Amino acid sequence: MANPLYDDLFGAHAGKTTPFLLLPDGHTISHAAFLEMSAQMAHAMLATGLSPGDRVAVQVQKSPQALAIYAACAQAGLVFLPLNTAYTVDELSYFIENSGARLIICDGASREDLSALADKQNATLLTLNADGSGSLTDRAATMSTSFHTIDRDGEDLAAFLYTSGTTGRSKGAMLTQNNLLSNARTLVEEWRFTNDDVLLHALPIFHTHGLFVATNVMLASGGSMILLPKFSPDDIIDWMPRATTMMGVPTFYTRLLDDPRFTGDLTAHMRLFVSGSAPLLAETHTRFEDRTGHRILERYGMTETNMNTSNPYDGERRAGTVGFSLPGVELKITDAATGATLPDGEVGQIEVRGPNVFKGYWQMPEKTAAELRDDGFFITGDLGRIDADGYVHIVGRNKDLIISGGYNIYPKEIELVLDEQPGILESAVVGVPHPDFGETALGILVPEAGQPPDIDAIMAAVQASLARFKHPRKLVVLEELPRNTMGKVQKNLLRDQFATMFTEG
Ligand code: MCA
Ligand code: AMP
Repeated sequence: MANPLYDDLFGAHAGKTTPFLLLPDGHTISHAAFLEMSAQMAHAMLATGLSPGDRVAVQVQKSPQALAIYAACAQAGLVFLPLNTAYTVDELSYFIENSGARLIICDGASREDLSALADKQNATLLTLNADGSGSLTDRAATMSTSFHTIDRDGEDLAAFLYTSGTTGRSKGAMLTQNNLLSNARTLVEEWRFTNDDVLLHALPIFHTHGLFVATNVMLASGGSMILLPKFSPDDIIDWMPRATTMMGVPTFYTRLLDDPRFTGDLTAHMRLFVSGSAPLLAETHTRFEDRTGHRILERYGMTETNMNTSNPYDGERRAGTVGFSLPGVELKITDAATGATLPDGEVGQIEVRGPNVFKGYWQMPEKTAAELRDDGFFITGDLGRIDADGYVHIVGRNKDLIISGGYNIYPKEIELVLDEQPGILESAVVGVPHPDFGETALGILVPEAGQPPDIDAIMAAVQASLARFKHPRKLVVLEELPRNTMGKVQKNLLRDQFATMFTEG
């Protein structure tokens, strides 16, 4: 027996003194030192009474120690459940309870807020602060730097990533070791990563993009990462001379293009820029090439599937498309009503199948059955078409979803909060174009008769329960919502009506 995820991504670097993480303060952490740190954490985590397969819920700032928790979970056979640092206690409660996490690792500042929740479900609560201090690292410091890797099968679960749903209830996507490994290996090949690469890493590490695409690819290739705590043009510009590659969401690229210091000279030595998580406007693609001479490589993925398609490394990277399905990934365009495959050129729902596709949603067999067909095809909820040259175009979504700066926002979740507010009869949340975030959430309120709503109080209620990135950037009041003859709210009309709200002026 063995543990493919740990052995291939982490264990393969045991004893290597080559740099793995380059930190903003100038320090470097070698592969070997990183593995010693994670081995100590694996001991500290198991000492709380965990067994293989137990979930470890983690809401901490980005740091080398935070990344070591992922490695420790892999080595100890635990299921890693990373959580957005923006989530409120309300949001966290759901994920922690739903997953049945036995260990919760949070920032020291959240300890008090989460201790009742931890007690309620008999979970241990440990802390890890942005500077690497906390009860987790205190305990780990007393442990051995070598840990006997727990046996796992490629089909065993490696991670849960929660993804919101159109009903407002988040679903835990169960990802196996093979899901993650197969995709990492494919991306290394397709994007030509080697151990000479240095990735400029400014993405968060609690989502697929920063964690599995960026980090796993660097682990699989043996290269190193400049681990920045978050995206800031200043840091990117300072560190770019040390990097060979960068991955980002479109907002990274538009913000960089807005900075006159971001020039062709600065990027001349770079090998590759990758974009994903949200549509990259063809205009951004062109502006980027005009400025730097580089053509951004756009790819398409999902939490449930890791990466599905990519523009070619060699060959034309076609603006406004997400390229071709990756080796081993089958992609088809189907009729949403019948499931029948449509001919190339026609628009339909995108379905994918391959070793990258998740196992299902944790304890939600009906939702799994609705999206994951018996034959293994996953219905993505994205609408697309394949052009005459085989490039996949994403043309829209068959799901009520807003993507703001690469973060997914499900309108239903916000509408549920708005509808509860005093004086509100009903509400609708729609995505409208935004110059910085690509898209942003706009809330439309219909008040009960005779009462102007208290907008400030409503915003305060939203703030108390939902992460900042989900807050509607604006709330507007309408007398009624447009409905079709079936009584369904016509969100397309609302989107049209307010389309230029954030882009004009
Ligand atoms: C931060 N804020 C946001 C967002 N991010 N509001 C809307 N949308 C956002 N994406 C809010 C903050 O709470 C704050 O509010 C203000 O905006 C500024 O916050 P700050 O911390 O300074 O953040 P920022 O610099 O504005 O962040 C923008 C960002 C960040 C750098 C684009 O959102 C980011 O790193 N996004 C990447 C997301 C990502 O990794 N997605 C991958 C998901 P206030 O102004 O009131 O204080 S994985 C996925 O989608 C699939 C698998 C795939 O294909 O990759
Ligand atoms: P998530 O649920 O956070 O994994 O987000 C996945 C969704 O992001 C997909 O279903 C797409 O709607 C969107 N997405 C990811 N990459 C791209 C891309 N390159 N272009 C357009 N949409 C994308």
